[in-house]
Amino acid sequence: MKTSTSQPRRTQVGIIGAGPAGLLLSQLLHQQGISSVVLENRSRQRVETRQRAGLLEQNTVDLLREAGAAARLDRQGLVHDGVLLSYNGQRHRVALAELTGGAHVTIYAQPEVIKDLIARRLDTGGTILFEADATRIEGLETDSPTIHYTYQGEALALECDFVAGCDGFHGIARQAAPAGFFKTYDKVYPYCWLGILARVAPSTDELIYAFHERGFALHSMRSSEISRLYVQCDPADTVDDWPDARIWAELHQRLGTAGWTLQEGPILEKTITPMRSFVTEPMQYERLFLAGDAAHIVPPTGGKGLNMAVADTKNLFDALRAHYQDGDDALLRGYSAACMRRVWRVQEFSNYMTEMLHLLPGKPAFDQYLQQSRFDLLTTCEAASRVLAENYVGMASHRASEGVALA
Ligand code: RFL
Ligand code: PHB
Repeated sequence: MKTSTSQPRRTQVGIIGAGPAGLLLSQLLHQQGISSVVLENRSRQRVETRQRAGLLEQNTVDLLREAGAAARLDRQGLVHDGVLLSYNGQRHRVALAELTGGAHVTIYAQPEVIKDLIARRLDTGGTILFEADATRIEGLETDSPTIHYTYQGEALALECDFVAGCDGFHGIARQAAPAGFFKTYDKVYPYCWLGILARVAPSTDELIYAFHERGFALHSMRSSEISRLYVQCDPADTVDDWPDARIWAELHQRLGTAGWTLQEGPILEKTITPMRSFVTEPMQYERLFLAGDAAHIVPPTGGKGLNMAVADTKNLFDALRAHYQDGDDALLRGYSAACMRRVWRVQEFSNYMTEMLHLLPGKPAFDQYLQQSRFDLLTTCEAASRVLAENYVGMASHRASEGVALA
């Protein structure tokens, strides 16, 4: 193995992945004088432009502020106090702020969060190696695990005290534990989302989540000039099956309601996203700690993936800070348990939203009536809407700062 004099060979926390979890963890640690190196196998340009999440919980916004990475978010983020649900054209507004004692969500695109975090980390002297591919982790049972990676054609090694596996669903960190150590649970849904970005002012002030007998649709947004829209599609579909005219025709039908018009505009991007729920338990093996999509993923219907990644990061940051500053490892030992209860709550909510709002191909009529009744309950029972609202803005009792542990 070659060693390079120009790359760091030792750090306190070795972080794999420059997504929201890895970047935020690195910055929060730095602010407490704890060193880290972030290894990211994609280019900076690629991670800064991947279209993904758009909906941030208050807790996420607060943590980005704590990291000093929220100046642009505070200027450009769109604060939403409510959300619209539609069932075959019948709309129901869930008054998020009213039902939750003032909580709201903020619309701000994930690529912007990433740009802000990278800029902040580099401005404060951080090391992020882009196009650095972590291949293997060794020595997790020792005080000094090593991350092996390739960078600019060289095979290199980074020694650290702890490894943060923030490398997403397809990462390598989970594989570093002995076979069978991590238990995994998953559910794959028989539909996908086709997502578009369109250069057109949003036709709505608040997000619209629609069930329709032709399938699910979501109207979200990025700014006063850019709309973000999704339609349920078949897992076998490719973007070629969805010419622009077909997308708009479906969006008109699925989102439509009397007296409202959807404005069309040029489509800038089309992507298909599979829908899956996945949980790894526990989220720690010896000196490896998993955070974000590396440990769990949710279907995007609840807008939760990024928010969960950030909530894990807060738990992990608090635990590492207690280790380095107070010599106290109780939070490190309790990391997985502290995250797990929140993770399953978010899984249940994301599954509830997904199954209430999507058309299950060929499903029995009985289930369809249950789906309709779930929606009906929201329109007739404030308590039901409150439960949805509290989950949607982020359960107060599960906010990362509260460090909820299983009883
Ligand atoms: P990420 O963002 O996937 O980052 C992991 C990083 O690790 C890198 N990597 C490696 N680096 C080095 N060596 C290796 N061997 C590596 N293997 C992988 C990857 O290149 C990558 O940069 O994980 P993280 O940080 O856990 O963040 C998770 C979020 O990105 C994800 O949960 C959200 O995008 C999910 N999501 C949403 N979340 C929300 O909270 N609100 C939303 O509104 C929302 N909408 C969405 C979404 C995801 C979507 N897609 C495309 C899946 C909408 C969509 C359509
Ligand atoms: C988005 O704006 O991309 C978005 C918003 C809410 C969701 C999923 C995606 O539930």
